[in-house]
Amino acid sequence: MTQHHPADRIVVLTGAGISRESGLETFRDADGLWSRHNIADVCTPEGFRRDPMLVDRFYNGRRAELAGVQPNAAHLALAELERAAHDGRWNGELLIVTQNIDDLHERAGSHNVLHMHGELRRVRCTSCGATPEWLGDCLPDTPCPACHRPTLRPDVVWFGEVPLHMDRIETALAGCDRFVTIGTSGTVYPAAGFVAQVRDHAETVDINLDPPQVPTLFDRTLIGPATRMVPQWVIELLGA
Ligand code: BV8
Repeated sequence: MTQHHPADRIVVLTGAGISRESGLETFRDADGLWSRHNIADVCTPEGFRRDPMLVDRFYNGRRAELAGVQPNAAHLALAELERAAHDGRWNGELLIVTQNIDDLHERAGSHNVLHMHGELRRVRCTSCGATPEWLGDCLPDTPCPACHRPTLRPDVVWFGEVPLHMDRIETALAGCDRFVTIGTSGTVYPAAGFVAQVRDHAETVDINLDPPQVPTLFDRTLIGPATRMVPQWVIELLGA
């Protein structure tokens, strides 16, 4: 019995730029998060040990923002591509690997999503390891719903910590036919190293407002806002 093999296995890596037009800030743009917050204070385990209240407030603020934003046309186009694979309109397979901790891919209808840097709508207990869904504020004295100890932290990957789902991501990268980056500056590793990893076996495409730092790593660049370029790219794929 011949194994059904999708003709087009695509891994899409998204960054903060895909959520910019939904109203969420990016990190490195002029008015980005890092222009107002110190990475070492709010995005490292050392910073959390030094001042957990400062870090919790940083993530509580970003979590509260989520309620006021909606997925945009770029998120919706990727969800449509996943649906097309599901109902046979497209003989392909789509995996979204996101550096984003927002939930806009899922709210757009995407299911095949790996959050390699964690999720805002979860916290993690450093005593019992529970990772309960969390929609409101979390403070240093907030008890864990499972073990009741006040040892909760944001369920995100900070600098110096190992990203999540790396095995599944490495397997998908090794087997992909196309690798597409959307709205990422390509400055944070290991995510920034994926394109070099797949270049020998996959078509590489970058979608961003600006040209990539290393253009030679990409076979194609689509320059423009994600809400315009991603739907165009998906229509082209489904039309092909
Ligand atoms: C690790 C979670 C070991 C929390 C984040 C190799 C060389 C040098 C350094 C390192 C290295 N390897 C590791 C390091 C150290 C470090 C690192 O990379 N440092 C950098 C600064 C040099 N990496 C780590 O510590 C990582 N851990 O390596 O562990 C290991 C490795 C492999 C396997 C096992 C173990 C952990 C890093 C994770 C840190 N946590 N986030 C939170 O969100 O608060 S990183 C955070 O910043 C994001 O998640 C994201 O990853 C990164 C931001 O990047 P972008 O998403 O790209 O956003 P940015 O603002 O930069 O760019 C936005 C882009 O969008 C721009 O290009 C802009 O033009 C574009 N844009 C804007 N608007 C639009 C648009 N595009 C289209 N349309 C628009 N409308």
